[in-house]
Parts: sequence; structure tokens; C-alpha cells
Amino acid sequence: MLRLYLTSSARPLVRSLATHATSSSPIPPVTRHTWKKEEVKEIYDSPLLDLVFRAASVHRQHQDHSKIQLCTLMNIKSGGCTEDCSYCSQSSRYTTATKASRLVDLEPVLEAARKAKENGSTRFCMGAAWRDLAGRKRGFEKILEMVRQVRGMGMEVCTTLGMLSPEQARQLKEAGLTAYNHNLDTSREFYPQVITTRSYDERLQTIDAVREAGISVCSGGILGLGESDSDRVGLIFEVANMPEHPESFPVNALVPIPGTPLENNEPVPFHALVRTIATARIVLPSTIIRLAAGRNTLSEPEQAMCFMAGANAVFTGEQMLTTPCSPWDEDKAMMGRWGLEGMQSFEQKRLNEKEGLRGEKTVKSTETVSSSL
Ligand code: SAM
Ligand code: DTB
Ligand code: SF4
Repeated sequence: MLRLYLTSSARPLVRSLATHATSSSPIPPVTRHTWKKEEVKEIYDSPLLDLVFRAASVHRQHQDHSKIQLCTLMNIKSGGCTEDCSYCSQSSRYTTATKASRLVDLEPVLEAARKAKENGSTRFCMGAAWRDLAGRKRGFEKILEMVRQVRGMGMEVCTTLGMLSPEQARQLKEAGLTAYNHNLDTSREFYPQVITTRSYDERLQTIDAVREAGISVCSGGILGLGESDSDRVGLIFEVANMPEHPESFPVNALVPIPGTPLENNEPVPFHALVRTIATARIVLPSTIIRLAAGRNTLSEPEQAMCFMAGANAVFTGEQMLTTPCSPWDEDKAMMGRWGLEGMQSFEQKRLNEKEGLRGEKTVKSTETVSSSL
């Protein structure tokens, strides 16, 4: 597949992709689910500008590259988590500035979701610092109500609550959950150096339960953990061979948290972030690639390069979970400068099909966004 683009016999294809915006491409969009690790590595290792060019071409062939999905996060249950994820401010194993809290009430959640919608976000994601939902029957019922009500506002609703059973996934789907975030975080090989309290296969089981319940899967990773290029390739290789590609692939850059084992890690080199995004874009052509944690440390031209390489979603608003987030007004102004617009809710074709919404009117993120977009 890669050689098609790199050998001299592929020149007409490269030209057709380059001019895709103005002519109808003769190449039908293809999504593969069987990738060899060497093939992913060959893409990742290709000359950086060729890689970005190819990713941008694939992006234009499969999706509207002028649209960015705006998602707002809310931490609905902070800290005190029993897991030992070595990057996380919310693990009870480390002494960090994050305090443990109880599950928040419904009203503040609805208020935050309304504010997010008014500011142009079309997805609202609620995170809880839990290993799983065992023994949390009342809390889970409260969360199901949060999901129902936020979905009722016409927003896409996502949660990240730790491990799920198939039955819990089914109940979330019934309540109207659009997507569930559960990251693989890194390659299978490097994973045991980052987390020991939950296995890679347990993560895959939750992802399977989510997919089988008909919920969109949001699963990606985190860079800057001390992993190698081969681990970044390994992460993409894992999701590339899933029976369905995740509808969304978040790429987090480690935000070093004082008190955690990774507090002194060096930032991930920017070229490695771009290579990861571009490779994911090529291998997962219809997936939304989410530029996630750490984005506020990137300059505007760096963010623009990530969008060029195929990133098409961001977290925006007042806060990530415990770390800073780029605010709506800055993001809207930046997007305006680069000719980017907010995605409507349920605009992603695969997600729309999963929700059985084909033809149904979607909610415009721009409805409530300033005309500067
Ligand atoms: N308990 C849920 C779980 O682990 O699935 C909660 C969501 S957890 C905070 C979601 C993801 O955020 C993690 O898998 C990791 O990729 C990312 N993340 C957490 N802390 C981070 C940090 N300090 N820097 C960057 N990304 C981080
Ligand atoms: C994801 O991959 N990144 C988001 C979302 N999914 C839930 C969370 C990032 C958290 C960053 C660290 C913090 O704010 O605590
Ligand atoms: Fe707990 Fe999630 Fe943080 Fe891991 S990433 S310690 S599971 S809150």
C-alpha cells in the first residue's frame, strides 16, 4: 500500500490526491483492518513532509478537512483512584495536588454542558477517576441520568469511567451514550512499565464491550511516557487491527504531574507527535483524531501542523480533567485564522450510522458560536 505512493509508478495517484479538493478522485476510499507492524512502521518512518502530505491527502479523501470537532471535558469524580497509571494526578498511589472528591450532582453537570454548547462544543465528555463501576450502583444510575439529559440537549455524550462490563455498556447505550473513552495508552510491550494494576487485555475487553453495545469507541494513547518510536507504531498497529477502527483516537501529550513517577519526563519531541498523528490519519482514515492533553503547550503553528497532519478534534473549554485546557475564545480565534470550522454534532459519518441518525437533522456547533468562525 505504501509503495503505491512512493514508487515512480505511483506518480499519477499522488497527483490525483494532491488535487483532490478540485477534482473527483478516481481512487475509492479504502479502509483496511489488517496491517502488519512493518507497514505501519514504514509509514511512520517516511520523510516527515512526505508523511504529512500523504496524511493530508488521505484526510481530504475521507473527511471534510475544514471541520474540527470541539469537545468539552468535565471531571465528575476527581482523585482517589486505586489504579497506578504512572502519569495520572488522580491515582491514590501518588501524592499530587489533586484531592479526592465525591461524584458531582446532576445540576452542575447540566450547567457545564449548556455552557459548552453555548460556546460551540458539540461533544461533552464526563470523566470519573475509577478503576471500574463495581459497587457503585447509585453512582452509575446518577451517571445514566446525566447521559440522558446531556443527550437530550442534542449534544454527543461521552464518558470515561474505567472498566465496563457488557451489561454496563448496554445500559449506557440505552441512556443515549454516544461514545466511551478507554485508551490503550501505548504499545502492548511498553504498557507494563506504565500501569501494573490493569492489563492490556482487560482494556481490550472494555473496548469490545463498548463496541458490541453499539457505542462509538474513543481509544488512543499518550506520548511522552518514555516510549520509543516503535511503541508509538505499536499503539497504532493495535487499533489498526481492531474489528472496527475506533471512531475516535485521542493523542495525548504527557502533562507532567508533580508527585507522579513521570514528573520529570522530557516533553515528547514535536516531530514524534506529528508523525504519530499523520500515521494514525493514514491508517485510520475515517477516524476522528483528537489532539488531546498537552495541546495548550503547543504554539499556534504547531497546532496548525497537527491539523494539517490529520488531527480533527480538540478538547476546548475551562479545564481538561485536572490540567489546563485551551479556552473556547482562543480556539475559535485560532480556527478562524486557519479557515477551520466547528463540526456539527453527529456529523461524522460512521458515528451517525451507529446512532441510526442517517438523514436526521444534526445540531450545528456554529449555531451558538460567534460569527468570527
Ligand atoms: N479512569 C478513566 C480511565 O483511566 O480510563 C479516566 C480517564 S483517564 C484520565 C483518560 C486518559 O487521559 C488516560 O488514558 C491518559 O491517556 C490521559 N491522561 C491522564 N493523565 C494524563 C496526563 N497527565 N497527561 C496526559 N494525558 C493524560
Ligand atoms: C483522553 O484521551 N484525554 C482526555 C479524555 N480522554 C478523557 C483526558 C486528558 C486528561 C489530561 C490530564 C488531566 O487533566 O488530568
Ligand atoms: Fe485512575 Fe484513570 Fe487516572 Fe488511571 S488514568 S489512575 S484509571 S483516573
